[in-house]
Amino acid sequence: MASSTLTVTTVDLAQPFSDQKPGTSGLRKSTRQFETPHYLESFIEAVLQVVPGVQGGTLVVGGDGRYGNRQAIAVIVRMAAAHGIARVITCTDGILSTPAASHLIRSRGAIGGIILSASHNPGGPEGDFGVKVNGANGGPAPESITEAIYQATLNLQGYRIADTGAAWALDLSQVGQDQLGDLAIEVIDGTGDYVALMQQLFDFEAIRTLLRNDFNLAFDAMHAVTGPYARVIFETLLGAPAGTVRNGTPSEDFGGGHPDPNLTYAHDLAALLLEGDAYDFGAACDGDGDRNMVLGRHCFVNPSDSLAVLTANATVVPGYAGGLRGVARSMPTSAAVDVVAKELDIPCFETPTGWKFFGNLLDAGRITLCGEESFGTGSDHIREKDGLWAVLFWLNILASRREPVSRIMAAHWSRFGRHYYSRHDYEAIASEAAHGLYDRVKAMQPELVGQSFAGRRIEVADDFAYTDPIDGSLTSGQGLRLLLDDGSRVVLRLSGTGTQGATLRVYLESYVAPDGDLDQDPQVALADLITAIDDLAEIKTRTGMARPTVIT
Ligand code: VG1
Ligand code: CO
Repeated sequence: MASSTLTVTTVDLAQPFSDQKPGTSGLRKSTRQFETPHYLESFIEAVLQVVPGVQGGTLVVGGDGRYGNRQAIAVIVRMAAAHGIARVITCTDGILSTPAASHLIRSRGAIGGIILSASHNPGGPEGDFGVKVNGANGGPAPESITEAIYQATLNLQGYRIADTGAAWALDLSQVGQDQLGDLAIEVIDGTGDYVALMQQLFDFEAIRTLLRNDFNLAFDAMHAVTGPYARVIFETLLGAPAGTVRNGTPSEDFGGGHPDPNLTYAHDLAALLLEGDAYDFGAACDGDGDRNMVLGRHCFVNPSDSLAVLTANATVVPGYAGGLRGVARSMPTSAAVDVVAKELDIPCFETPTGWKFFGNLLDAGRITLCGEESFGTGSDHIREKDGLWAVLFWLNILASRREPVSRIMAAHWSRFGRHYYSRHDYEAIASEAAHGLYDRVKAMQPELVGQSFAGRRIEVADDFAYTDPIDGSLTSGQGLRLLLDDGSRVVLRLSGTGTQGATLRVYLESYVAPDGDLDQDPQVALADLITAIDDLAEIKTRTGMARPTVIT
């Protein structure tokens, strides 16, 4: 229904919001906070003021299906119309995974995208909501843009929105085209383009053969966005039996759970693989589909090791048969991939936490694969981490090597050595306690160099800073590192994605060479580091927590 005249209303804000500073990945707050009148609109106004190319540009909009997703899409469409955007591409039911959004932005030449997701945080009226902002390269907006957006929110007097009247509703129930003033609204099926990209990269025929031959796969979509994608990929195209995809229908509150694919929140899947014998491979993705957890029978693959294995085996995958230009990992991710990169004689970069720091390296063609310890792995096929891509990568390797996951891991360690690794998260601790603990260790750092720690010597004690090799920008304050003389290390960071109090992350890592003991439980192998950091940072006493909330 075309209407050429559009009434635009300017809504005045009595006072700007002071808390719309994006964190590690977008703006995340409680759903309640987002329901404050004008709260979402304020942030979107700032985005539309800051992001280049709005006049006449194309914008991709979708989300992970959580409570508030559809209403937010309708608001963004009305605001896009008021700001001169020419075309909004959105999806049926508003369902668009973060990696699929990244691909759409790139393939459709959009100025960027807005993804409604608080990722792995719970959803629903009592949960969290979030807004991720991506740029024209398909990746998370860099710090220069997110900071400008934040500054814009602090000075905002009001916002502009199309006055559509009460009768107007955005129809997301089917594929189609609509018009709001001069704005074209295109509703597509969000899975199609993404699935086609996966078919270009991976050997679907080989994976289909694997799945046909007594190889049982379990995939847990955690009631979140990957369900519809996974059904098409695993059950329709790859011929896995119906039911392979568990919890495959997106729900507004993710079935009441945390859509966070780790051993704590995806415990049903973990138990299926680690305790039972019925499955050969298990995987799960998070709320917005950018994270992955992979498991073999009786074998959990930690994400840092996963990145190393994908790097070492990349050339069996058609999309990477020509080899890798380089790799990158976030600072807290273990150095398992570094060792592989060295052997392959390719560059390996160490960046701060958050996918936005990989963007320049990917754009400049310096790296092909990259990853984070937080269940994030991806490549230059898009500019986001990509959960289903990682699962398909593993399946392609398994189809080619015809060995169980546990044997692939054992072979990897006996070739490259093993980086025992664990992350201990202390969630929702009082903000003051967390900052007190963190600032105290930071203040102690200059005196720590040369001291003994868990039977080793502290060689470096610093706060990680990064100079981007492409644009020279400096990012500091990215985590407190204690680097020990035998290559082990402990890192402390405060999360930038939580919404309740503060979350302290303790990253522990220790390397054992190929001729060492490769078969220990990581918690045992790291026990002395765990005790030493607790003593030094007074974690238990200061947080009041006897143990971490989540151990990975
Ligand atoms: C966490 C992870 C980080 C990841 C970020 C976004 O951030 O540690 O590696 O990039 O979440 O992931 P933090 O600041 O809480 O440690 V996602 O799946 O929300 O986009
Ligand atoms: Co996510």
